[in-house]
Amino acid sequence: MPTQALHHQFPPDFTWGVATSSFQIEGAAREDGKADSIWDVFCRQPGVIADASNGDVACDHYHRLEEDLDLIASLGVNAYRFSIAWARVQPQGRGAWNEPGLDFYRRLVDGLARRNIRAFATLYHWDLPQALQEQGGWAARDTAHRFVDYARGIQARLGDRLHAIATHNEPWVVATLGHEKGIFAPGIKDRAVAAQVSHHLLLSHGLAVQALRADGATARLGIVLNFAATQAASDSPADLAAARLADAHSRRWYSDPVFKGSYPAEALADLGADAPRVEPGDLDIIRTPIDYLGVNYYTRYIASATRPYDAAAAGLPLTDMGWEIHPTGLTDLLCQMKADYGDALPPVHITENGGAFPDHADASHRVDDQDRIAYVRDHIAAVAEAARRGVPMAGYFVWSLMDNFEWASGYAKRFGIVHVDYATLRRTPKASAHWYRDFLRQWGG
Ligand code: IFM
Repeated sequence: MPTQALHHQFPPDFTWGVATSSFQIEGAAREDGKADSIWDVFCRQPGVIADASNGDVACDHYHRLEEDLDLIASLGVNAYRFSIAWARVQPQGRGAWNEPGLDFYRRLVDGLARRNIRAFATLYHWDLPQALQEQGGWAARDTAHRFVDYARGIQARLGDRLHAIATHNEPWVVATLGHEKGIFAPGIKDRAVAAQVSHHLLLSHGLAVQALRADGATARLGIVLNFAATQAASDSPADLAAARLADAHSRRWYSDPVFKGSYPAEALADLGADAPRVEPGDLDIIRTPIDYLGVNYYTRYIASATRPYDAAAAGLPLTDMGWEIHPTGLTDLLCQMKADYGDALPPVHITENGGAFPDHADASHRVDDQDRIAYVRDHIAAVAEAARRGVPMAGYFVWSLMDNFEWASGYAKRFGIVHVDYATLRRTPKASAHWYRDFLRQWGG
């Protein structure tokens, strides 16, 4: 391992940021012409959100934009990753655009530009307009075409001020948690539907990249995929096969089509009759070259042929989500990506990494989150090690700028480096925010 201080291990053009998503922070769920998204509707179902909360107010970012932009700038980051709420800018998911909603994002990207912070926009971070869900949602191939129109409309209106555009955030989550396990919106439990949804998400990505390029994109175009570092519980052939299949269903199901133009054979065989319908030419569209890959990494997954993975029972260090803390898995995963895709792998940004911890705020809302500092520092070191081993690393974003709506967990799980007091909506930087700011000062850019 290098003995150089961590901040010296990154080049001057490295991207450093913090990340959020629209539904998790914006609030203003029914203001200025915004229509319902599938998450607005899902949250109304009793029992699906741990604390029965919703995104109506969230962090009230919609009304506190300037304050939050100043907060982002105070960290010394050179990039901010956010997502655009489709139902805010094109409420029905097709047709008319909503100017007040667009104005919010215009103010956001202009405010970032004024502060010299690069805008990394994600087009889809799970909040599909409910109107499109009622016409079949992602299970309908037509939704991929609606997404292309939406992407083109955003580029035409904001594209000149965007440094990077990601089509999707974590399509595995949309397909598997939203359509197979049913624990995320829209709450469907059907493996065949989930497989079809995954294909339509990937297809919409490829179609959008092609359309944005044809329209003269100046932003870098990419996709954000979430990966665990999958390892076998033992060297037994059965555990090794279990690990290979788990990796094929999660990581390679998304990265093979994007970089190789094929779905992994073992996952297709395992799906059998549930495999998606793929039309001729779809996979060529999906493998359209991209300018960068976003990787979201939180934990490792240990695959066993005989028993379910239980990190808690194994006594492994966990975050408040129950996810194992395993920084070296990030280096392993990134090296695996390089081994699998070689020169087809574009520059990689870690677009999300961070931890929920049981923060204890003092009377002044200060949080001394040494556990989060250790988590972030050790994962940044893992990124440096991957770069040293030849992976084209280009950026790192902490998840998240501030505590926010953690989907089915509601507001109980806090990922922020800035504490949010949900009673007053006051923001207070945690020790981790100070640590990140000091680290970036030392790096110097
Ligand atoms: O909060 C989420 C985010 O929306 C997507 N990636 C994982 C985070 C933590 O669960």
